[in-house]
Amino acid sequence: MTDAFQPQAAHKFSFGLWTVGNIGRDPFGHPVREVVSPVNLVKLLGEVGAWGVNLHDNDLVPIDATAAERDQIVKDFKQALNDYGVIVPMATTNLFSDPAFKDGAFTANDPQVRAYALQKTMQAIDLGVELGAKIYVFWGGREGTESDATKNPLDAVKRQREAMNFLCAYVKDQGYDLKFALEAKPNEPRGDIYLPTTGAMLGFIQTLDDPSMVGVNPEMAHEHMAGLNFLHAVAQAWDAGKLFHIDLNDQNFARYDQDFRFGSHNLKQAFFLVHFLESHGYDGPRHFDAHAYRTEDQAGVKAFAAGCMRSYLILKEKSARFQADAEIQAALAEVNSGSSPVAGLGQPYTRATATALKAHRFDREALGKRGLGYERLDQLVFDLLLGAR
Ligand code: GCO
Ligand code: MN
Ligand code: MN
Repeated sequence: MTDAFQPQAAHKFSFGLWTVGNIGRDPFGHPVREVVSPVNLVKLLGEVGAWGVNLHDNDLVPIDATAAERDQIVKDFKQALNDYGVIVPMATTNLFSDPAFKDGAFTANDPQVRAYALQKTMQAIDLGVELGAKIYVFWGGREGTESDATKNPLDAVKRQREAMNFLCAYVKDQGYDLKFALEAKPNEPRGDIYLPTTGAMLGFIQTLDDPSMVGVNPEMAHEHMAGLNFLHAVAQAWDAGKLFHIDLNDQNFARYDQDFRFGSHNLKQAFFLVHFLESHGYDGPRHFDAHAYRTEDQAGVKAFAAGCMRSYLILKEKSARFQADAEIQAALAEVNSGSSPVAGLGQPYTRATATALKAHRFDREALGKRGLGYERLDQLVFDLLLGAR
């Protein structure tokens, strides 16, 4: 398809090796696709026009590889990045697949496991930096519990803080140019996960030794799994200057982590998200943390990856139309201006303003009776999205 919706490097579209490399295993069924090597996944991403590839340490280097094997694998991978014009913007650690992490990593009760998690993360940070990553994501995976009889939640949060402080100090000590982005996910794969939402992560960051080097990596499906509004979480992260990275995908509300193609399910949520990112100048990677339906072969994987980017770009174009649509803009201005201005509102506190405000007589009944026109505005957006205007 050649049209205005072709991905370019400037769009900063990225995919994880684990996304286009997903073999379709689920709790009920065996893999439906062959394993594709990291080198061939980079080739695929180059072919569909992606800008970046992200990875967990063990997506590239097997957990039991020797030092010599590691070096050869990394060399071949770098060659592929070069050959296919793809970069590594983000890296992360797999702290959830190996049975050693069955009770979590940084929050595990066994100090041996906690120490091993730190060692593995330092090595994975070295790998990420060697490949050029500027952002390091922490998705806890199994940082949780099935029963609160087994772990004190206060210990869990302290252990997480200790780990993050240690790793921040490691990065500085090495002189790495790297920022951390914490990714929340509610209650999967453990019964209950600590710090389960982006909002919880934002609160936690402020308790670290150096909050400035740590932001968030919100994921659309993760907030939707919990029935929450993803855009609101993203806006709060943006307001705090903490939107370092973003995981885009889609899914039905209140279900398991479905990881569907971006834009495939909640059209309006996807639109308002793209509109937010584009109109506020978000300049970070747009990472699609999703995978092809289990029904797909390799051609379907390509269609999935191309579809994520295409849908984003179509929604980006709709966002520009939304900005340029005189009727929508007039309706927006109208709904935001309210019935009449109030002197002093939105200004810093002064005693005079407070006194005037306390004395002001409001027509409460008129305020309650006034129709706000939101139906019309929302329908205009619907018409715009579905091509009826
Ligand atoms: C998931 C998560 C992961 C993380 C990845 C990078 O639900 O499995 O979204 O895909 O994003 O581990 O940290
Ligand atoms: Mn996820
Ligand atoms: Mn994710």
